[in-house]
Amino acid sequence: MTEKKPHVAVIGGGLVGALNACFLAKRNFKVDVYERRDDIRKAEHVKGRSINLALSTRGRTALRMVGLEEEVLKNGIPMHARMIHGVDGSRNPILYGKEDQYIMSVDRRRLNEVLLSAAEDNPNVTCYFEHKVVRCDFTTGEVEFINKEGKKVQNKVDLIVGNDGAFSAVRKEMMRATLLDFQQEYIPHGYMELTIPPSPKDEFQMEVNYLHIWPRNEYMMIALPNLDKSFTCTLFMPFDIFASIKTEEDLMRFFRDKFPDAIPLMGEETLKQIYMSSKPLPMVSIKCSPYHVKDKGVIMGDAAHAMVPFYGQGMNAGFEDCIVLDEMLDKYNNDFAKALPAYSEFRKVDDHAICDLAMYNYVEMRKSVNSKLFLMRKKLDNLLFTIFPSSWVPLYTMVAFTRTRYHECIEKRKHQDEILNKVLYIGGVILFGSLAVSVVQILNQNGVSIHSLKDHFTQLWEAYF
Ligand code: FAD
Ligand code: EGO
Repeated sequence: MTEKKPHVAVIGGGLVGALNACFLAKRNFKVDVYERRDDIRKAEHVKGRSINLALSTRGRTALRMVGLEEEVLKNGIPMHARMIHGVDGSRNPILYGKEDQYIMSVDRRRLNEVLLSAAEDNPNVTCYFEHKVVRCDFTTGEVEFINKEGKKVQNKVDLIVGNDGAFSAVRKEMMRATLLDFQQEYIPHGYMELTIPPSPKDEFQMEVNYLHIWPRNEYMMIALPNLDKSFTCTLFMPFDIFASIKTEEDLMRFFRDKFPDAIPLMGEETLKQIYMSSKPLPMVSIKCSPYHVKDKGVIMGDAAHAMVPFYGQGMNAGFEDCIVLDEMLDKYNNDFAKALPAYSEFRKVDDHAICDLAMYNYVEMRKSVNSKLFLMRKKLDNLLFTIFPSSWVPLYTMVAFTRTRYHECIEKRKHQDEILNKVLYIGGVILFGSLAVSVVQILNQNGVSIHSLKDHFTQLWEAYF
């Protein structure tokens, strides 16, 4: 018996949609990718402002499964450690772990291009650009688009896969079709991308193989290296602070106060020019459940779980989603009616966990983390990891360098926190005890005996009562 090939519409040709198309193509489905924007491979290159992302183990594993890991790594820059910048201009590196534990700085656009081309290399994949989804029917599998001429076009498929980002149209349609819980939260911080260009000698202006971090509580800045020897900096701060920095003088005063070492690297004029011509962008955290409707629709990537970027895991989580769906389709022999609910049920806890972890980091980093505290906490984490390599894996290590399910990372961390609290408690008792002994010794050396001390306190006591 020859069955008809399943026909799948992937909505969104961003990072997750393009990768998902590669996964689904391997199953020999007929795959149509619909992307609202024009083909980024044709759009003009904007030099000097490449936007990059941190790719870690989960994302890399997914790329490996579709045979693209090497090609992507070739155009990436490894970051073996964070480099913590103090207000005084000091720089302190802290390793991520062993030699093979590093995250990769990759160019978002180049990655998207590689993924789209790889998807299209499959004869069973077709990409349609300038096609915006406006309607989905999860009973019939009909999808309606508006194309570049503003005309409505339709298609009828066996499965609609929503990979259309945080403001997903597919998700909106699912909310009309099923009992979908939905939760969205904007944070008071915005972000702005700035740049550190290559030096006049065309060299990197800072140590290249690092994730550069300027922790300043409420204000945070990071920088990731690019292949063209520039760094893309991301400045995170509350919208009202962005709004209060109105003039070039305000801006320079602010930078001299908080990020003085970055001024000569960015160049005063470039900094002013970019800041004055940019708007801070919002960050949103979105959780929903379930991720599917019957056997006809499923959402993945940011469409299912947008998160604040304080863990560098959004894309990685979306890529791991693709692995999980692939495994469920294997397990249930491409039976969508079984694979979709199983996917939704299995993955929900982990996607919710990474959204929580990202939000937790946001709260944690601005609550108390200046550069000294950042260094101390990471050093303590690394120290404990060296002493107890199997029982103390730092949370960041679990999240970035393993495929431990996100919800298990949280559980393990809770357990570690309990141990840490005990260690600190015992440490405190020992410290207090030894302090008391020292005090008595010092007093003894000065001719004060414990007995006379005792008499002294007894007299005091009696004087009062
Ligand atoms: P998107 O990349 O948003 O792609 C969605 C696609 O769908 C787009 O191409 C869009 O045009 C298209 N689309 C939308 N609506 C429609 C429609 N109606 N019809 C058809 N097509 C449509 N993640 C990391 O892993 N590491 C990092 O270091 C990192 N840094 C980040 C820094 C910042 C400042 C931010 C904001 C995010 C960061 N992320 C990072 C998260 C990462 O950018 C996202 O998780 C990732 O882009 C999600 O991919 P996606 O394909 O699901 O969504
Ligand atoms: C105390 C100290 C508590 C993204 C440090 C928590 C995130 C958090 C945004 C880094 C690295 C990739 C990132 C670390 C912590 C990307 C990341 C981290 C940022 C900001 C980021 C780390 C893009 C949290 N990974 N990370 O340990 O190096 O620690 F600083 Cl603002």
